[in-house]
Amino acid sequence: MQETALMQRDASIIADTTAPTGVRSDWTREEIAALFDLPFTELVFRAAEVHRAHHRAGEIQLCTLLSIKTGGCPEDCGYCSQSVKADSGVEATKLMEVQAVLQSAAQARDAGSKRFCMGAAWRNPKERDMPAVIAMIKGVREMGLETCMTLGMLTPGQATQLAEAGLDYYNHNIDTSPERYGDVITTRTFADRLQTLDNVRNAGINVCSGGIVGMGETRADRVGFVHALASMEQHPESVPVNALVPVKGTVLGNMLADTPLAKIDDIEFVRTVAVARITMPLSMVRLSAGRESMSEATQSLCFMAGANSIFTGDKLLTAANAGDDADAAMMARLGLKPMEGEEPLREIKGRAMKAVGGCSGGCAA
Ligand code: SAM
Ligand code: DTB
Ligand code: SF4
Repeated sequence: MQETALMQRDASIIADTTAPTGVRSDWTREEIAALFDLPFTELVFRAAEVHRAHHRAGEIQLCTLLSIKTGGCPEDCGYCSQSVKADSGVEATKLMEVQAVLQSAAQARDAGSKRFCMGAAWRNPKERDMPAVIAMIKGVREMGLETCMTLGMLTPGQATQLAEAGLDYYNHNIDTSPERYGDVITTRTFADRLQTLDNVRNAGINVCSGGIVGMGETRADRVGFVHALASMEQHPESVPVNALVPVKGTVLGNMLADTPLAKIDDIEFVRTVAVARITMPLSMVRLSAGRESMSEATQSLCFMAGANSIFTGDKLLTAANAGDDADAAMMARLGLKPMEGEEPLREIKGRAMKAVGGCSGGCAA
């Protein structure tokens, strides 16, 4: 009896998510929890339906990361190898020279990457850093790559400077639920994070925001995490879902080494991807950190559940990544193709979105 009632309630949720005007910002936590509660195969099937309705499901966007300034970060994020509070052995470097960054970007482009994401271990950029950062954006764009940066907190003025330089995306993760945030990071608040995201959005830069699964959080935290993103007035264009890479010497790396059972199971990770896909139909859902230790079977389930973007190359910022050869082999085995050109988003609810397959807007499904 109980199961029937649940399924009836879920059916109405899904009717909403798959409707042509189905981009919603009014998700309730209860609805999101009900999605997480669905039988696994049902949830993945529904996420795959939503994926196919809005994206070319056989294509994966390839992005490349470069750490342009590593380590020595004053923030205390419990997962991060680059915090000064962590005893991870990561050495602090200065901001890279512009030419060296452009050389790296050229390699990424030649390896087939479409987006170049530059990350700095800063609480926020200093004014003296802005000219170099701006030169990096301009140079990478001139190579025909999409640009993304993640530099910590931004003032409205800094966001405008980056927008004027032509920055396409800014990554700034909410990381976890509002309730759990303070257990993981104490040097800034969830509200600080949202403020920077607002500054980025208001400057006209596309938003990349997601978080980390597997930090010992509860299912309710994962619900709260997806809810915080899916209830934004405009969903982030990119949603990275990271699996915690437990780094020795960080608070969370040490905790997981002591309590290995705290490690998230693969099925729950795939559920999180699927719920992100259903609640944010137009967003690119990026399978981010943690792929190096994730089986191809689990990654395949994530692609089935609507993940459509990955980081390529053998390094993330400081942690190892799967590597180009392994990814090329996996994609060939799965019959997945690199995504070419613009993200395949449709015009929905009158919002100006990039169009599918050459249609420059206004074309029907
Ligand atoms: N300092 C900037 C900031 O915090 O926004 C940018 C770089 S920071 C490394 C970017 C994101 O990487 C973090 O918000 C977090 O979600 C993710 N990340 C960092 N360390 C990680 C780890 N060990 N495992 C999984 N994700 C991680
Ligand atoms: C994101 O969500 N994941 C990327 C990107 N945004 C900047 C970073 C992953 C970092 C993984 C840990 C490391 O390499 O140190
Ligand atoms: Fe610094 Fe970003 Fe790492 Fe936090 S996640 S310690 S802000 S580099």
